[in-house]
Amino acid sequence: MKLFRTLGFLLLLLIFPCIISDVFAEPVLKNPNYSIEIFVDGLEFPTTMDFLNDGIIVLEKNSGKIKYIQNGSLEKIQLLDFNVSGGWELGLLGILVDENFVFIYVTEAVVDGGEQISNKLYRYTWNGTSLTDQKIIHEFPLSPSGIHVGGIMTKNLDGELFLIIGDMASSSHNLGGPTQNFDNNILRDTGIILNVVKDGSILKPMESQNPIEHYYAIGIRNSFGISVDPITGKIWDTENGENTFDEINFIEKKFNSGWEKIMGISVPSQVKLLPKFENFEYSDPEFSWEKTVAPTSLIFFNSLKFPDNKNNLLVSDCNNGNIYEFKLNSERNGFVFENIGLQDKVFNPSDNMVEIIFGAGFGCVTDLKFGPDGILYVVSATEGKIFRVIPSENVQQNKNNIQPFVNISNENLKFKKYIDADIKYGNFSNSDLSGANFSKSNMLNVEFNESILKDTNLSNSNLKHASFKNTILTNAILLNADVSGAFFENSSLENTILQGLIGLNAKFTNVTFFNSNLEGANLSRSDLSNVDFTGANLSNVDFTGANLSNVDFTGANLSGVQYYNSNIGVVIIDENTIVDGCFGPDFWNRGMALIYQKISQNEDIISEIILNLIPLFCV
Ligand SMILES: [Ca+2]
Ligand SMILES: [Ca+2]
Ligand SMILES: [Ca+2]
Repeated sequence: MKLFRTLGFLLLLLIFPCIISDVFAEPVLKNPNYSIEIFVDGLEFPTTMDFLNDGIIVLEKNSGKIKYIQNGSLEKIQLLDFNVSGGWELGLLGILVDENFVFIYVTEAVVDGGEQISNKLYRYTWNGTSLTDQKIIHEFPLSPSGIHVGGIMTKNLDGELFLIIGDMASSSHNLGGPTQNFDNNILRDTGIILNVVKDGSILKPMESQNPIEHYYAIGIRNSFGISVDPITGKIWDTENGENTFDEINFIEKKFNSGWEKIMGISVPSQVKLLPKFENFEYSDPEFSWEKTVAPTSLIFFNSLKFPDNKNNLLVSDCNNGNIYEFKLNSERNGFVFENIGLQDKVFNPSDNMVEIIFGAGFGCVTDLKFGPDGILYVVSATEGKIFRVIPSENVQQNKNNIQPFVNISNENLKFKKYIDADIKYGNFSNSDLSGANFSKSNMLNVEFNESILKDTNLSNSNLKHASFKNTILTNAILLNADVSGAFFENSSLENTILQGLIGLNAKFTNVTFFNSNLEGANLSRSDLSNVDFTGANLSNVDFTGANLSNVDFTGANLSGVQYYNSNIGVVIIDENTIVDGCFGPDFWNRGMALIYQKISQNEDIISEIILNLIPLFCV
């Protein structure tokens, strides 16, 4: 995804705030012991920041202004004002403070908003009040399309500086070379992690005597995040995929990220096809998102104020306003996950996100930094703000006054009332919530795994992406609730009231809906494999695009049901199943339908009945 291009898209969506209410909500954190405050407001599309002296230095992408905010005063002092080409992914992009030096990466123009004339890394000297002694350190090729220009920097434990440069969309202008995994001699300083020569003695590494010695890594597509592990000293990056497979990478020296032959986790045949270039070695990402989120900054918890998170890594995104948290393995070269869906190191759209969520609602986050004060600073380009995440010590958790991200698993909460409550990202796993009332509540991403929700009222609630694995929902009321993207694996929904339920893309595998009422529910594109609908009222249910393999419709009411584009594997009906005349052509057009009449528990007898039954269903 092209990070800054998405801005136009996001603004378009602002016209329809209902669609993206989750993205533009107030920022929230999963851990109730941490709080958020707005530290700086009124910035114009800020990109990156760093700490200087006792203040913060922050860049504005399209105005070309560098602002300084001194500790204790939110008054902004303007240090520099570049003329920048601020279109697409161009402009004032990267900053790193190294002792008294300040390194700045910028795409310049003759006037603000004009044609790009150069991509440069500058070095300034901080004299206590201003940035002086401008020196050009490196100069880079222009990106003809104005995208994938990079500019984020980091410093390792030996004091070496590294700058990440995207592929500048080189191949679309026939300029793709070995650093994009093309087998030719077009060597340009693109798609690389550059070991910065701090004194400016090598202006263009690609024209130097030995360009390769300056390249720490190649095969980078487009990046807005590079960071050094404070324990191991190793470099990590984030990379943006085109439409699929964003990446988080652990990077050894001479790493080849694979672009533009590979994005995301490779298959062996792809790796074999990579041309051999010097001693660069391909390796797979440590994590990827199947559907792009536009990951941006990544930062290690290098703060005594967050002892519980010390082995974790944070990654922000631009598309969803999320900050993700990943737990490092003991070697700190990969991650560990509890959730089985994440153990393949890929976040697929059907996976549950709760385990890796740190916070949400931050807008397009462009930088994360831990300050000298141990506090987490979050730069949001679209909000024009710098937020601070502060651990609030000795917070008293009041269970009757539930805040977002509550964690009250293993509790007995029978008959509690949470009507109209905002309890998104809450954790109610392993709890007995029989008879509780959650109607009209916002329970986005809430977890009810292994819980008892007998007679619980969840009517008109927002349960998008909620998790109900192995949950007992007997006699529960989910009238008009929205469970889109939710997980109900192995749960029991017997005698449950589900009229008007919205359940798009939800996962109901191995669920029992015995005698439940789902009249008018919309279960489009949901996975309903191995579901038992015995005796259920399914009249006018929308199963468009759903997976209905191995479903038992014994005695169910299927009148007016829509099956368009659904995958119907083996389904069971009996003489009491109400099918409204016939299933209709859509039912059979999927080509895989086999209907078994259930007249016996004996599997052999069931299969003998099939052929006789087919004419009943309009074929
Ligand atoms: Ca300017
Ligand atoms: Ca890669
Ligand atoms: Ca997965």
